[in-house]
Amino acid sequence: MNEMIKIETLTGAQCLVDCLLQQEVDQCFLVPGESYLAVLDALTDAPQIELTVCRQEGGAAMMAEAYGKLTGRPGICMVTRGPGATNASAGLHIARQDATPMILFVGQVARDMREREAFQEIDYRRMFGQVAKWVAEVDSPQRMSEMVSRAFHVAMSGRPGPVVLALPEDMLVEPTDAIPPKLAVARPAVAAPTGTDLQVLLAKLATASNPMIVVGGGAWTDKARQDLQTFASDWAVPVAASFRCQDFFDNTHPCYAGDAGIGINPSLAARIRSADLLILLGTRFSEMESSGYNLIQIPKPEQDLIHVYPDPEEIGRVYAPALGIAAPAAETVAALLECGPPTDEPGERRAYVATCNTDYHAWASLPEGQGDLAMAEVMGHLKDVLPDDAIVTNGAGNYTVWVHRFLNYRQFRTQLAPISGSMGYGLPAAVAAARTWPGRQVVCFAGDGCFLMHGQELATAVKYNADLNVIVVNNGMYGTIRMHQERNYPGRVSATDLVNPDFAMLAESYGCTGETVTRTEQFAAAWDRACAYSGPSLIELRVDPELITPTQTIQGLRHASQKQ
Ligand SMILES: Cc1ncc(C[n+]2csc(CCOP(=O)(O)OP(=O)(O)O)c2C)c(N)n1
Repeated sequence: MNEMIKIETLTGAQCLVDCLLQQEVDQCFLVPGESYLAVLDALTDAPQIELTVCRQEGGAAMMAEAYGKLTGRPGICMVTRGPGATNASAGLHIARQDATPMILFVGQVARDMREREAFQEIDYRRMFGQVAKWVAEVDSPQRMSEMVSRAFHVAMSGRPGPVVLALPEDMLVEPTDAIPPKLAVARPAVAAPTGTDLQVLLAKLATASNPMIVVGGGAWTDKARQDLQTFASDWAVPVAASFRCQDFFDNTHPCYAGDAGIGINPSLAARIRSADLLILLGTRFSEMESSGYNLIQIPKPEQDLIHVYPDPEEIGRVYAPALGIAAPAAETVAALLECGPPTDEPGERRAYVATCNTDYHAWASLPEGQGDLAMAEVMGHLKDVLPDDAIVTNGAGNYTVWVHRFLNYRQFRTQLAPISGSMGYGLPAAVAAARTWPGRQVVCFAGDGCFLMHGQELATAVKYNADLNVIVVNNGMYGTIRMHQERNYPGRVSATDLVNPDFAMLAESYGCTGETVTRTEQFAAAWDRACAYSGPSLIELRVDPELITPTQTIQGLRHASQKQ
């Protein structure tokens, strides 16, 4: 008697979920769509993958990006065709500029409908060509394993970044008996500096009198932070953080020289300019770090420049370095440490390092509080009470100056902030942080403009009872743009004022706790109540719009610009 041989088959969607499980994916941020129903269905059989169902794809993509920053593994985002993909592009761009591993899965029209501009059809290769590291369509379930494996490798390798995989609807329901083979969790191949490179770097460092390291970019780790701290102490070299990479180095470490970002400490800028040896460690030293490409001459720097970057094509792109090392910063620091401490104690440089550190502390000390609600005192209070491992998130706006300049970042991944300068990032990033690392305190700062770009993700925070504290700094305007207006077109206010909801009431209507703070002395108690609450809370700070930066007023800016 012939025995029936049962051939196991999986659909394309089931293959995809199988591949994600093999990669130990534990979180997926999504907005559902009918174009990938089969994946949603397959996910019901994979409870190991927690779903965070978001309210807008931009928020979902930002959450996935923040997950990538937090874990070093690709953040997974799933969205529907054209409308979903276009919304998600906001988060994809952050992953690009911030060098964060991320994979965006997008529904696609059925294979036999392609190229007709079918419903919501988009050519993702053309659309995301410049932003993603790799864009592809999975044309058959048989190739799912290969494509997903490649997506993970590409997202994490070299300069990490986003990958887009489109999923034709009919492919997702097609059965295949080509079951995905069991693959190991993807680990990117890691380049290492050569022995000669290391010796050249150390020889230059041994003889430099005022060197500077600027650390930044992607693919950093907590071990790398500790290694760099040891290396900086051993070799007596000051370390500055690049824009929004302040948690790459303990800000209380005696070798910390501050951050090279927007509104750089002028004395740090001067030290970078006059450094005899400048080591760019993982950072591209792009427009924001370089004060608009003004700190290093292009293409021939005056400093003896060493550029360490994981992608060889970035080295020499803007600055022609004396030495380029095409390896990740983390591996380079580990290899440098293995070379041992300097044979001669760099005693003369210790005073120079101390001066850099003193300059940083002077710059980071809070100014005199101004107005009925003094941001300086709010920040001073938070600086005192926030635990060292609190995760602080923000988007873009003048309020971020308070967050960047006056808070201490001590441990790696305590700062989630878009190097890309994207407004609206703070809240989705905070939701992702609370979902990824429950138990850590998560604080989201947002301006009134910034908050409402992705404020609807408060509903997501409530849905998952994400324990996070939002602080909305409300000055009734797009303050940064107003500041630039007053500098460039003094007194001519255009398109920068805002009419806002009552943020505390808005938060309460979502199911959060909400409070409005109008006076300095109200803040500490409001903060205690927010922290005591288990779940999302929001405090709106109504600040004086005239106080446009920690040290400048609108009138002051206007008068200064009118005199020019
Ligand atoms: C998505 C996005 N849109 C526009 C901008 C340009 N932009 C930068 S800061 C800013 C204003 C931010 O306003 P708000 O959040 O209220 O903060 P404030 O500057 O008032 O402190 C704008 C519009 C941007 N960076 N990102």
